[in-house]
Amino acid sequence: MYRLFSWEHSYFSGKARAYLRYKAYHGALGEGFEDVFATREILERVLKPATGSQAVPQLLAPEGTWVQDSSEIIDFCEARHPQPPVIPAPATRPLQCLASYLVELLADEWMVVYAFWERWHYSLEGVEPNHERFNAQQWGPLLAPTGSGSERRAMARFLFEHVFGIKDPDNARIGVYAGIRDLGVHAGTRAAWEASHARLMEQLEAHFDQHDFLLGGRPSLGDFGLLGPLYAHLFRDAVPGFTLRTRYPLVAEWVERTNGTNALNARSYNQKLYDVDETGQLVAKCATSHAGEWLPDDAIPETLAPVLGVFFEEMWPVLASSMEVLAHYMESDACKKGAELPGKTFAATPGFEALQSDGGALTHEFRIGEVRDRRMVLPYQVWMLQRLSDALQACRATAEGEARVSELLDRFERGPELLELPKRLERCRVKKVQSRIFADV
Ligand SMILES: N[C@@H](CCC(=O)N[C@@H](CS)C(=O)NCC(=O)O)C(=O)O
Repeated sequence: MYRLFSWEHSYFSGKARAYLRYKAYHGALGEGFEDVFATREILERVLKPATGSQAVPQLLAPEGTWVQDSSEIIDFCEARHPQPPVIPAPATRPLQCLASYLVELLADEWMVVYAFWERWHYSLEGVEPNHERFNAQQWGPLLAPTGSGSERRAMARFLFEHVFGIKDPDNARIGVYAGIRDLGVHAGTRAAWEASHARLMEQLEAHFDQHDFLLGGRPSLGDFGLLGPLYAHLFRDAVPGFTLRTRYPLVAEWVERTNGTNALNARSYNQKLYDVDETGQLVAKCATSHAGEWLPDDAIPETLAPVLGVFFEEMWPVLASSMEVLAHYMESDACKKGAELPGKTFAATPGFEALQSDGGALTHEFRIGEVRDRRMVLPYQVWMLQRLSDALQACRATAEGEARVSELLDRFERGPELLELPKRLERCRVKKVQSRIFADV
């Protein structure tokens, strides 16, 4: 059986777990999968020796292959267990395929700012409302899985103070508060990020009013991607969880639906709804909208277009600049062919702080709302773009696909620039080996 090493409170674990649960429900994974809570002992004595990394999620396949990063876990399982697919076929559904990858990228690498900031800001002493007690409780089992409740919380607080920098967030050099700054969030940019977050939530609320999932009546890659920010952080964490449930109840319901557990009222892919016929017998029908299918004829729901608009308006300029800055760095004497590059999403990679912080060579100017600031460049995002570029080429392989993709991209001011991805990536190609990223030019 597959084994997923994960935490309930981890962003990318939520994405991989919901995906595996969906495939297992359809009997696609053979014996299924076991969700293993990755304690510190497992991180140090199993994951680290096997793959060199303690990040979660990591998947161990039945024959012993290790896979990590949630996107690779999905690609790996889709290649081995294609039915039912979560990625619409590029040859017949190019628009839905492309939209799935775009939403996944937005969710993994842009919404991470909202989710990460909310968790740690509302854990700071003196901030109200405050969920530090909850946050310590959810981190504790990682360090003290068999401890009492208060022992678990105490262990988490030790981590928060000595590794994450919670006592002096403004001056933390490493840990989550340094990461938040390196991602471009501080007092001067906070309001702009919050406005971006609220706008996207309103768009999603409008979308889920009409559709149970992003593309209709069953989940796709984009749904599992969105569950990254929306489950462990924005749904489970107490302060953003309250906002989500009270302001965006349809998004909260979609979280339960896509997660596939305890979702009876939310209706999901793993349940039936019943009518009662004239003789009083229960008659089963599909519970989800659109008869449990993606929209026909490769249609993109009108309500999804604004979400793609956020990708092109906010995130694409940052990605385009990241490719330029990384290419410039890779062409400099500071970087040799094959050299290791920073790999992490949440914070500067240990050992690369000088490059990714304080105006280093792998930082750049970015805009959020009307504010300009600096943030770190993340080579992992360039790997995600390479993967997107391959998918995009497949979507454009036929004349019809090419025409349809161009028509979709023309709807967004900077949309057509996506077609230049192969060219833009030429000077900054990277290679990913487990969790590590290396220069490939
Ligand atoms: N891009 C990766 C991210 C994995 C990741 O950053 N995981 C976080 C938790 S959500 C983690 O393990 N952080 C602790 C560490 O890196 O040691 C993915 O898609 O899986």
